[in-house]
Amino acid sequence: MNALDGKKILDFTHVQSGPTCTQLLAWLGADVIKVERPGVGDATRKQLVDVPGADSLYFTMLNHNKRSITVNTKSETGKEVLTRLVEKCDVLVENFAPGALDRMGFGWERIQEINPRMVMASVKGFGPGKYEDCKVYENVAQCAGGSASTTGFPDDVPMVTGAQIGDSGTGLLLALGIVAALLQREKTGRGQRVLAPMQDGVINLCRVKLRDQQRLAAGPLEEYSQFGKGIPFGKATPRAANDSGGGQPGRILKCKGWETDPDAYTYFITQAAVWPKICDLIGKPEWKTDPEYATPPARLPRLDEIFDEIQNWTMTKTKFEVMEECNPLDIPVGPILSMKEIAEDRGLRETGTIVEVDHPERGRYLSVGCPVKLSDCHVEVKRSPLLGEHTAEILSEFLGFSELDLDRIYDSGAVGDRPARAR
Ligand code: CAO
Repeated sequence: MNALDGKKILDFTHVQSGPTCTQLLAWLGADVIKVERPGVGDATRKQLVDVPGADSLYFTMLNHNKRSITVNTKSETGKEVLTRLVEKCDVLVENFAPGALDRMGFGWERIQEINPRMVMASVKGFGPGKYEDCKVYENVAQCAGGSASTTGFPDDVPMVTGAQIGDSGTGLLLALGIVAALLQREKTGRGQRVLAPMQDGVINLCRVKLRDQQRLAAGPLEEYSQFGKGIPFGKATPRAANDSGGGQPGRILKCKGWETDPDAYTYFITQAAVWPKICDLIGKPEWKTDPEYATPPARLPRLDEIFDEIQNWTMTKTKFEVMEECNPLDIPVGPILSMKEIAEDRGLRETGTIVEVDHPERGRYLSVGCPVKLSDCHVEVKRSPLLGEHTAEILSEFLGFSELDLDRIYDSGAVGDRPARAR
C-alpha cells in the first residue's frame, strides 16, 4: 500500500514542470494517466534524442510510473473520451499555455460541471496580472523570479542556474498543492483549483535575496565578499558569486588537482561554532585569540584573506580528503560533485536517489528517483510508457467503453490506431 493508492490523476502535462509533479504523484502510488496527442505525444519524446527511434532521456526521466493514452481532445469523439476521464479521475493536472484548456472546451467551469470533486491543478509562467498570458520556459522563470539577477559574479552578466528551479521546482510545489486539496476535499466534498506560477515558485526559493534587498537599507551587506573588497553596493541585491546565502560565510575553494579537473573544488563554511577547529586545521592557531580574527564581526572585512589561507590548506587535499578531515570536526564542507561522480555514486544508488531503469526501446539508463523518502510508502521506479501504450486498456477497463463504443471511437481516429491485440 502506498500513500496515494487509489487516487487517479488525469495527466495533461508536457515538457518538464507538469510532468515532474505527476511523476512524483505516481511514485507515491497514484494511477497517473498521461493524455497525449495521437502520433505526436509530449514534445520531449523527440527532443535531444540520443538513441535514434527511442523516446529521449528528457521524456523517459520525467514520466516514470505513468500510463499513456492518446486522444485528440479537439475532436468530438476525443472530447467524449476526455469527459469520461474527467468523470473518473480525482485530479486534472495541466501546464498548457494560458487559455489552451478553455479553447479545448475544458475550462474550470466545465470541469466542475462534469465532476465537482475534481481538483484542477495548473502550472503557468505567471500568476494573475500583466504577464498572465505569456508562455514561459525554465530560464524565463529564473529571470523573472529574481534568481538570475542574484546569481553569478558581481562584475559579470546575470546567470541562470543548472538546477531547474522554475520547472521541476514549481512541479514539486504543485504536487504539494494537489495533496493539500485532496485532503481538504475529504472534509468539503469539493474539488478546487490549484495554481503554481513558475515566477512565484522561483521567488519562493529566492527568499533570502529579498531579505538582503531590505537589509541594504540598513547599510552594506557585510557578509558579501564585495564588502571585504571595498566595492560599493548598488540599489538592489547584487550577485553574490559563491558566497553563502546565510550568516555563516562560505566559499568554493580549490582542492588538489584543480589545475586539470574542473570539479576539484570544495565548499567550505567558516561556521562560527567551529572557528577554533578551523584555525588549528589550517595551521593558524593564533587566529583563535587574535581580536582581528576571533569573532565573526571581526572576520567579515578579512574574508578574502581568511579564505585564501584556508584554500592553501584545501589545495593540499582532494575534495574527498577535505570532507574526511572536516566531518569529524563538524566543519561543514561539501565536495563539488560532477554529474559523472553522482552517476557512479554507490550510496545514491542504494537509497534509490539514482536508479537504473530498463526500457524496451533504449535499454538501460539512469534516472533520478523519488527525492522524498517515506518509511511506509515503497517507491518502485518503473519505466515511462510508450506513446499510447495503454490506450486500449484505459478505454475498456478504466473507462468501461463497450465493444461497440470502442469500434466507433477507433474508427473516428480520435485515439490513434487500434492496436492489433485490441481488435
Ligand atoms: N489533443 C489535441 N490538442 C492538444 C492535445 C491533445 N491531446 N494536447 C495539447 N493540445 C494542444 C493544446 O490544446 C494547444 O492548442 P491551442 O494552442 O490551439 O490552444 C496546443 O496543443 C499547444 O499547447 P501549448 O501552447 O501549451 O504548447 P507549446 O508547445 O506551444 O508551448 C509551453 C509550450 C511550455 C511554452 C506552454 O505550454 C506554457 O507556457 N506552459 C505553461 C508554463 C510551463 O509549464 N512552462 C514550463 C514548461 S517546462 O519547460
